[in-house]
Amino acid sequence: MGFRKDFLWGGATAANQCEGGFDQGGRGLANVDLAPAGPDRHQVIAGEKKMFNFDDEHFYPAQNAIDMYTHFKEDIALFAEMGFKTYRLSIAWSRIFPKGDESEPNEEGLKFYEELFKECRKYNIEPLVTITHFDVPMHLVENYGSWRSRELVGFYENLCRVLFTRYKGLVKYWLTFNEINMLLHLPFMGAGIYFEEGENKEQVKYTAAHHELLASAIATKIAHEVDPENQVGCMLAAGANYAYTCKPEDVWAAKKTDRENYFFIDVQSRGEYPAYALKELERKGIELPIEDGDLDILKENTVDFISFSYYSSHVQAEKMSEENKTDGNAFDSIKNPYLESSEWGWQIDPLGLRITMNELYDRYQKPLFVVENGLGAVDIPDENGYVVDDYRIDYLRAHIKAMRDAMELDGIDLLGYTTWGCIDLVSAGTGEMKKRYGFIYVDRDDQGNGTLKRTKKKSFEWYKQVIATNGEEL
Ligand code: P53
Repeated sequence: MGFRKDFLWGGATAANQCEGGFDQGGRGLANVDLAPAGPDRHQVIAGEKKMFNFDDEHFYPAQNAIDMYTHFKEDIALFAEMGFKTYRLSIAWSRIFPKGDESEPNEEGLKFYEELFKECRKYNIEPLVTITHFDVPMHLVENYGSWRSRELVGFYENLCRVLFTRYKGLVKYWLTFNEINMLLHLPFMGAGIYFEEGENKEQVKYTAAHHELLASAIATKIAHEVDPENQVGCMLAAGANYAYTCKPEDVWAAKKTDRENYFFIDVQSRGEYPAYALKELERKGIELPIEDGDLDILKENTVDFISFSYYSSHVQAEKMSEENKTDGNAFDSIKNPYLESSEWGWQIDPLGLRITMNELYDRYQKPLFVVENGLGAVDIPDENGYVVDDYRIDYLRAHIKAMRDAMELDGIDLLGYTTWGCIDLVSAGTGEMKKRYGFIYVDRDDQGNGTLKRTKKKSFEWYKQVIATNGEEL
């Protein structure tokens, strides 16, 4: 037994990294629009540097991205040509509610996604929809402090109700929050959180975490009420943490790091705050803003499946020194001497995917869905825009084999696989265009120049074959 017959092969994107059209169709401004390219980016997305408006000194790549807002039919046709069974995309919250706190949605925004979903259906592509992939309308950031305010739960609930009702019959698979644990690592990009001076950052993060977890459970409840066919998943930025040595203190450090991230999924999947977290928060003097009835909502509305992104494993030790750390990631890790790295210093570890899948399956015993995986690399196109990206094929092949082992040898139930950035798009971490993941090359550079022309890379034909043979021919 290899891949299940109805295995959902496909690719994934996020609104802010591909759509562009930031001021089109009545769309409001969002946190994700305000992440500049260049050296200030990290401080901005970490919530350490205030950027609540565009300025003239910076370039903001999300404004136009790869303009999928107007190219979506062409792009979905290319996905269909590869044989995609599913396409993971996200909704830009501020297209539906430009400010976030309106009572009525913006019809033009709703229409846009309706057309997009219908375009998918035309080719029998099942949409897999991330309700928010990091975005929060700036109006909610400026006037409510984003997710640190409980009012966001109600605004998000409105958004979900509108989406589930309007797209009933068109969309069945939903993810509530992309990489929900990113809130801890890149709080402004991940959740619209900017820290005011003197604030207790940990307290702010866990306040926001409770609100997001509550919102996620409420969304799950409404999704099931509106249509019992709906399947709702959580979404974790995953990647097993290894101990640097067998020294028990190193093993403990790795376990603690894993738990910081599993914390969110423990609530979304098991329906309860885990004991280890409650104790830790108590020791740190952090309070979760739990109100009457919240714990019942969390308990009664757990997710149907566990989705996650996987790019790399990580290494932890009791003492982490700056010299031996990897670079270019949202997650701290020591360099693993047994692994090769990507051009951005992300360590390549296919067996780590199998290990991660086993950890998740052991812990939750729910179907898994790999909704992001891939290699960010510099591609050099020839004069026709063709890229020989054997390095990408090698990466994906090895990871697909690891998934197959997890299914065949470990008995894991895996619903599908969507590679990250199936068409080249703006990097979330760096804001670069040259960090490419796609099967489809897009002519655009880091400064925003280029024709936006789409061309197929070598990996396009390869992935098409993988899907056509349901993973038999890699
Ligand atoms: P990029 C790291 C940093 C920022 C976002 O990342 C990340 C990660 C990795 O876990 O998460 C996801 O573009 C995210 C996508 C993002 C992708 O990783 O920095 O869900 O939005 O593009 C890849 O190479």
